[in-house]
Amino acid sequence: MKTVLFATGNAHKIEEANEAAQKYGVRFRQVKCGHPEIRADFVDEVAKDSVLGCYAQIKKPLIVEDTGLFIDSLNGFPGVYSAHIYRLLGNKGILRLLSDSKDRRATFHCAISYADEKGVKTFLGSVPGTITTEERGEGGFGYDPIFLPAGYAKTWGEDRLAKKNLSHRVKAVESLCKWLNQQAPPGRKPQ
Ligand code: ITT
Repeated sequence: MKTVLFATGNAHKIEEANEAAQKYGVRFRQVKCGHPEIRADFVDEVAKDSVLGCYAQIKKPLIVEDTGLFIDSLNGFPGVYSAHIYRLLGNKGILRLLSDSKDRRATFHCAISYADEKGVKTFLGSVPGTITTEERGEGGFGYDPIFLPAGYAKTWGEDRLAKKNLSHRVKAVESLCKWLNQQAPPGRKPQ
């Protein structure tokens, strides 16, 4: 099993990433890093900048993940501000912002950046869907109870299995793990 440090304050991310990485023989271990997030247009810029800042502090290979919920009718808001807006408005606040909106399309975008002495590599994952008209389900975290992935009848708050099988995070984690395994075949001691 290869262990990779994951700089995050969000334990849900570690749990979901570990579930997705298990079959690749990869395990993430949480580390805390005080690097402040930059303002940017998209999650990949935030993840790249953060991983470089955290690598400079921790000086060991590690990943940072940035995720955002981009709502079409709000021109991509809350996007890279998703964490701040969730704390400020919560799901009820997002539903209020969309109360008059017929266009409820939204996409979760996730970027995972990996840094080591060779530089930075970034992996992306996204899932399109719509925002419900009320919160549905107690599972998951963050915006899960108001996000209905395209082609599904249940939100990620109601159907954890659907999220586990195909989320923005799972897609990005799988790309990262495949790449990690190409760098050092399973069985070889991690750097
Ligand atoms: P970090 O320490 O890793 O930055 P964070 O929680 O601040 O943790 P982000 O900025 O990447 O992470 O996440 C933005 C917010 O979007 C996060 O606080 C959640 O409210 C929400 N979010 C992230 N991933 C989500 C997911 O898979 N499902 C639902 N909401 C999610």
